[in-house]
Amino acid sequence: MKLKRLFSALAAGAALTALCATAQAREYSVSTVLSDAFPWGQAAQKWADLVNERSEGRITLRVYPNAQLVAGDQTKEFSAMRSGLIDMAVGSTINWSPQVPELNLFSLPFLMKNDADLDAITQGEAGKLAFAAIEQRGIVPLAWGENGFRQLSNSAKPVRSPADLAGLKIRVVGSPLFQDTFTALGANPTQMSWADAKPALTTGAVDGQENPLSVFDVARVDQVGQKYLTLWDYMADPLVFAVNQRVWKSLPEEDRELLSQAAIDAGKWEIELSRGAQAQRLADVRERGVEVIELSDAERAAFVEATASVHEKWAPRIGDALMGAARKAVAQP
Ligand code: X2X
Repeated sequence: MKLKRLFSALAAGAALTALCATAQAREYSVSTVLSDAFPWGQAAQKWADLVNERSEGRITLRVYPNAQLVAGDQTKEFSAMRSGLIDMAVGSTINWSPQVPELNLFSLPFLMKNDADLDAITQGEAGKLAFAAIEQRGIVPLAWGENGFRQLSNSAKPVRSPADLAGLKIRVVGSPLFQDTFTALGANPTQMSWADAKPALTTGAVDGQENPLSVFDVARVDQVGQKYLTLWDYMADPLVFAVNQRVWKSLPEEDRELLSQAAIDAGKWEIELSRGAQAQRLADVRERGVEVIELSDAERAAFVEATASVHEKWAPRIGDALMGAARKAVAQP
């Protein structure tokens, strides 16, 4: 009799535990533009894996790549997250800059020379101000990742100077600053989503594009006739791990902490992974017959000079405080 009661008590206990687990189990959508074939998608997947593991399966982050939650229109991702259509995202500063003008900072041509400059910005005062700007627009930013320093490719010729770009049709992302940069360089920029970029390169509707080496390599952009790759490191787009504000407010403090720390860890992991693969990617791309053009200091300087007007036009939209903090960060030896 005693034993029977013990068994039924145990059974009830197990049922209750199962019920609690279901009641608490939550699933959230995470939007990305690139899939887990790319460091970007891997960053989001790492976040999901860490959250799943650390919450012991209580919290599931489901990653939706290819900007599919916004029908491929990556510049709508931020708005969709703000409205609650998307719970979370790992997004590029480029794609969010139409709604958060301060994020145009990272797109300013030749503001940052290298990883050290990028880190000095994201890890310092400027990074805090950029996150504050995101927060002001109703989204909670948690951590940085990176898409990477962006390089220029085309199908026509080696590009070593702004003059070489004259009249070349270049696919750019749908963020207005890029229109200004490539116009200043004498090219003919055409805005389109990443989803439309590869078909446009394939048909020759555009002559060139700009993206990090990882994207050029993984998407096999060389296979659609992009034979020339200019390494000019003209800007880098960091990724931001972020959460819709209502979702954030609905979470208990310990889950916020868990999500936030997992995002920080996933971001660090992805940045290291991405930077660590650069040399091999470059070797692979060369191996596949791409002509890689490296610029001398003087050649780079000509591009810097040609795009100075973009800084003048966009600095006021980015704001004095953020511009000042970023300039200070990149001036550090
Ligand atoms: O569209 C692009 O070029 C990409 C994939 O790099 C971004 O989403 C910013």
